[in-house]
Amino acid sequence: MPKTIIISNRLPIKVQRTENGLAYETSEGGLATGLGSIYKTDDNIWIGWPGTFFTDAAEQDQVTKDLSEQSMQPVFLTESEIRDFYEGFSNETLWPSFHYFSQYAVYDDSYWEAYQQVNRKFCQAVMEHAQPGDTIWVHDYQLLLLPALVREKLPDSTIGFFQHIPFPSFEVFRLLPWREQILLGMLGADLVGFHTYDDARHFLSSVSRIVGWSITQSLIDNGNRQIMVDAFPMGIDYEKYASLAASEEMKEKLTEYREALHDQKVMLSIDRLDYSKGIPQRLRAFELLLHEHPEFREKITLFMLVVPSRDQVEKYRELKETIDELVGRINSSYRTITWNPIQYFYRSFPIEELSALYALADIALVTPMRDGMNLVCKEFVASKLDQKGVLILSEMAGAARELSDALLINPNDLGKLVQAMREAMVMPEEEQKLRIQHMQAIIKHYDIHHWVNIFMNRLEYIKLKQMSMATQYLSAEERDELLEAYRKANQRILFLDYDGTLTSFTNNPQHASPDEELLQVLGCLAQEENNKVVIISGRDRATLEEWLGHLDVDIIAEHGVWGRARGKEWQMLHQLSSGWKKEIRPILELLVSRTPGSFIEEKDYSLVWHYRKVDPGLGELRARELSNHLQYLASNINLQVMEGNKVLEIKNVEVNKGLAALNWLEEHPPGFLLGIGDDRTDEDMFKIMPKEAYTIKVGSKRSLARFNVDNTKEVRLLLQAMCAVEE
Ligand code: GDG
Repeated sequence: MPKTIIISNRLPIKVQRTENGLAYETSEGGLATGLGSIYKTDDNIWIGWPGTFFTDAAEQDQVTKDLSEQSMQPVFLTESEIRDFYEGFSNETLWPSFHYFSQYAVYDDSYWEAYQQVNRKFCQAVMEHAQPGDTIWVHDYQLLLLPALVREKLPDSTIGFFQHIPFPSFEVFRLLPWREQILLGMLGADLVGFHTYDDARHFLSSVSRIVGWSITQSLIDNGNRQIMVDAFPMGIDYEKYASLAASEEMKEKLTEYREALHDQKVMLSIDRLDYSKGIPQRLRAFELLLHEHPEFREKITLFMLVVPSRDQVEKYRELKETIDELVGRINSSYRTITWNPIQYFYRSFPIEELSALYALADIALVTPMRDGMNLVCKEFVASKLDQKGVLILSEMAGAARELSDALLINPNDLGKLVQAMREAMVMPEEEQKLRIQHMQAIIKHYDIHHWVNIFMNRLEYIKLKQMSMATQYLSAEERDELLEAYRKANQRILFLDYDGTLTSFTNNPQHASPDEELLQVLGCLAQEENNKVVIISGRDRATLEEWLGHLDVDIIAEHGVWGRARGKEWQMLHQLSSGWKKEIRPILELLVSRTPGSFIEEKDYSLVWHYRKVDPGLGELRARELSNHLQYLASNINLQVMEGNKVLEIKNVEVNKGLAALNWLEEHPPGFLLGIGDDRTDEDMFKIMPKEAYTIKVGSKRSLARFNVDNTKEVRLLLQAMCAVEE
């Protein structure tokens, strides 16, 4: 039975050594709580660190045995690995960078070394348990390299990756010295998921600028595999929180707490200790509230739970001190004999206790500076059975996209935060109910089960899509068939595109002249008397003649404006005019002056705007702008605007490779027909070819061609094999 393998840095269970032997407890944190509740042990395995160092072999065996009964597999990490990989690279490099705290980021090669090494260790653990057909689901920023490591070992596997923290804008991400390796690591997955569309957008922009793979909408294409990128806002186990809040035990607890608090309102704040959560800012705003609104003193208590986390990291220790000082200052300034403004707890609580606090709180204060999603605010809303309560939520939390009925604030704007607290204190019950109701409907629908289903669904979809494209890939058998058909036929025509098909792209088109290997294989095919080799290109005739004119080949230039049979003169294939250039050229010139790196190429009957060297993003933007502008102008003067690979070409409508190729086919109907090309203009050629022709697209983009090959190298190998058939 194929299974799902979940891999995260931490297992959802924490193993601890106690006086009575090993103890197994649930781990805290968003990922563990979220996924823990959907994790069914029978058809899954969960691989991760058990939370404690075990070096003794007997102890390791015991932990492995105990955990495997719950379908978990431990990865044992050493103290130095945790120091450099986890506290170091993960929490001192990636965490601050991804949360827009680049000033806190440490760039240390030894951390990076450890990060790579531990990712390899996780890969080894996956290899020990993965079977063909399994789905591999990698989680979060500690394992960014794992998808590619697994892909290398199991090329056909189904791999999903989900990042629980934000993905920063390119301007921030580019600061990381290891940015390219990190992206390539993530791109080993088939589906890369984030909480919000903005994170997905930032990731796509970094991939385009740093790795340079082509991107159409949310699909990345690396030439042989498509990778989907999408937003999957994570939900919570709604029923769990709603039913915890409804239990008898909870009702009793609530009555007890209410009596102790008299008529005071409760404001609740729950986070792991982290500078991204905005805890000091929240405290300062609370202090300002008490200062500016004396009427609220003794009427409100802030319950602040800070769960210990990463306290070995310097920045976290400093943060803890700041929080301690602020709480001390506020309490000592405002407390009375019967009232303490802040009830501060630095420890973790059992979930029943959290649930009681959610149910008790009148106001939840969730004001991170940056948060991938934030589950605390969703848990608060789900626990409000009487629908009374107000959520104050930071715009910088992923959850703000869904919870627009909260009081949304910018956590840097203390004035607005105080205003929101005041509004929450006096909000009429009717309004509270309306807002909570709306939010509950959303959280209930988009719960954790929905999240898992949608993610798995998309993963399955992209895999199927890849497979349907893979069937077009020219297999070894089909290649043999092609060679056999070629061998048997008397009349053969081979239409070969030039750039991107016979040679790879270069920044300067004039540098793509044919090399010795290419000239040799073309020469070999052309000298065979049954063959007609036709180079069918968008290039100008002078260049093609200079580069290939000495071979025994026919040439079609400028996408079919000109044709030249071997040894003959150039002929115009259609009667064309070029009067329109006067009107269009100034538009292109203006564009070049606005777009550094771009240039105009003038051919006899077309104008081409090249933007390969333009800043990625800007080039595409300008091309779209130009295309829209010209589409309108062009249709009036019988022109077409064609988008190629980083080029936009304007030419007469009659010009197309298909119409040009027809001239050859009508004149010499072949027994064997081959067409190879890589871009949109080659589709016109594939379109007019009979079904049984061997049409081949270079690259994995959708095409009218029957087959795909990966790159120009494979094209050359095929042509060389055809050459060898004759020998
Ligand atoms: C990361 C991202 C993203 C808290 N205190 C206790 C306790 N918790 C539980 C809460 C909640 C979870 O921990 C915290 O989740 P968050 O989402 O708020 O934050 P992170 O831990 O930073 O999580 C975050 C998340 O991953 C999921 O993708 O939302 O943006 O940073 O579930 O209830 N649980 C228990 N005792 C506590 O004292 N038992």
